[in-house]
Amino acid sequence: MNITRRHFLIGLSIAAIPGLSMAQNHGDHGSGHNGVHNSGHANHSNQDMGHDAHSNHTPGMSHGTKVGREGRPQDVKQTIQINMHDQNKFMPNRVEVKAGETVRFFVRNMGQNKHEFVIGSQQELHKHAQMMKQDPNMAHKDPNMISLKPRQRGGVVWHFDKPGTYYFGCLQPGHLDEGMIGTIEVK
Ligand SMILES: [Cu+2]
Repeated sequence: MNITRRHFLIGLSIAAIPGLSMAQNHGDHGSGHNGVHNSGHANHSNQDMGHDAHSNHTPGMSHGTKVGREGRPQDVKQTIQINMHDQNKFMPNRVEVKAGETVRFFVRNMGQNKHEFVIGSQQELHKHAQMMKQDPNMAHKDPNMISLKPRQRGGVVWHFDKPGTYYFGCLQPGHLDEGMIGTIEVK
């Protein structure tokens, strides 16, 4: 009886103090959770909507190119190193490739800003850069491009079918205008 009562009291006092904060936490947690969940869900829906909006516009929003096609790693004949700098320049900014060859561009972001390496015609690149200005956070990923965070490196494997002058550019807002573009002479 006595033990039970003490037990009960201890139980009560233990329950009372943390219980209070627990209740509060629980309340916070509950609302926080709901809040997070709701806003998370809302964000998620927004993202979905954004994503859907993008998918709806996929033909126009794509950063793809008609300049050649995605290459297969086993067909790579030549690896070309390209460095990207915060002065909004590619180094080198002119490369030569043989028609019919598959090339790996090994791209390194040497700067502190995000940069991109995107293959296309001059017209395509300018069009895509314009899209990026309108929606700088738009997620874009296509086989003809790579987005690199500061100090990151990565590769693009590309096959050039026909001779011609093609381009690679950075679609980060303003970079192309400042001269972050290079030429690919396919001979
Ligand atoms: Cu750039």
